[in-house]
Amino acid sequence: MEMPTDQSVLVTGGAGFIGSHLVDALVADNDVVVLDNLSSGRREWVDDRATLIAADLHNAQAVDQAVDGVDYIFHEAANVSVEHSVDAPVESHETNVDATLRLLEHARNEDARFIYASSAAVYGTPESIPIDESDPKQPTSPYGLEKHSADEYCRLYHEIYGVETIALRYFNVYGPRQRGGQYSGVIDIFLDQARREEDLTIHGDGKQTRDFVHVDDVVTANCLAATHGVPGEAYNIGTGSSITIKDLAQLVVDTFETNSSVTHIDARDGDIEQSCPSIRKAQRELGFEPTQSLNSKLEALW
Ligand code: UD2
Repeated sequence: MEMPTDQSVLVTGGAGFIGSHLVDALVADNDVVVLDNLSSGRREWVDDRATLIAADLHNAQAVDQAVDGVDYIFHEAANVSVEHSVDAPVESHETNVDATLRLLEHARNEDARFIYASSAAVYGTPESIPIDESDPKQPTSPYGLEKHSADEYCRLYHEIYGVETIALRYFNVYGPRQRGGQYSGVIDIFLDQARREEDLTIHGDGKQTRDFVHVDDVVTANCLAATHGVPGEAYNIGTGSSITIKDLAQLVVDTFETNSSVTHIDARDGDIEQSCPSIRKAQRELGFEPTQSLNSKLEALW
């Protein structure tokens, strides 16, 4: 794969789950700066060869320092929890929209390519499956609306100012270093419950579907977006097939032969029902091909 080399790169959220894996892929051949407030990220996940600025996206001085002279900005820092956005919409908006807009301004000033971690949540309730990038956007949570706004700002910054933006609409990313307690992803939560032999908690009837894409594939998509893809465009990043949460819970119970069983609790506010992408645009324009399967990767995570 063609990778960025000898470039000056900023990874926001580079101490976190997805960002730190991206830094691992880029750091050998590029000059990498990480901006991260260490709220869910960890200092020890940041490769020693990268420069860590441990500060918040709202810290103007730190952001100025982080963006100085960069060629690429990979913007991974965010409030990633749909549930948290329902609990604290104003705070979530400030992080996910306001801070992203300010970073886009920096990309414009620095003439940097801006690769944005957008989300499947922009689609909300889809009218048809699989979901195509041009399908209606009907977010069901503040989080989805925030990601949609920032994703649209990326498009506009290309249209109006010519900034090279690419929005990658991640479906459900999982893998090592996904740790977030109450607000973590469902796979991390289910594995944790199975290890403790506690019941796996399904929100609602469990018929909601998700496409789980491994973090290694998401890193590949980001590297491809640095050198391929059409600026101003957005791409679905998933595997192209989805599973119900009920089946996921059963898969965890069966695979690890835990004494846990499955229990149903209240549905979550803002939860989306169907989530299954078409990834043909990413295949065609980025050359993206997911390589990791859920079954084999669950074993590795265990
Ligand atoms: C994930 C991402 C979000 C966004 C979105 C795109 C996380 C934390 N959030 O939101 O940033 O990219 O995907 O689609 O990765 N569930 C249970 N039991 C639990 C926990 C969750 O049943 O104990 C259900 C939950 O109600 C939902 C599904 O599992 O239907 C996935 O939940 P999630 O929090 O892992 O991710 P999601 O899709 O809300």
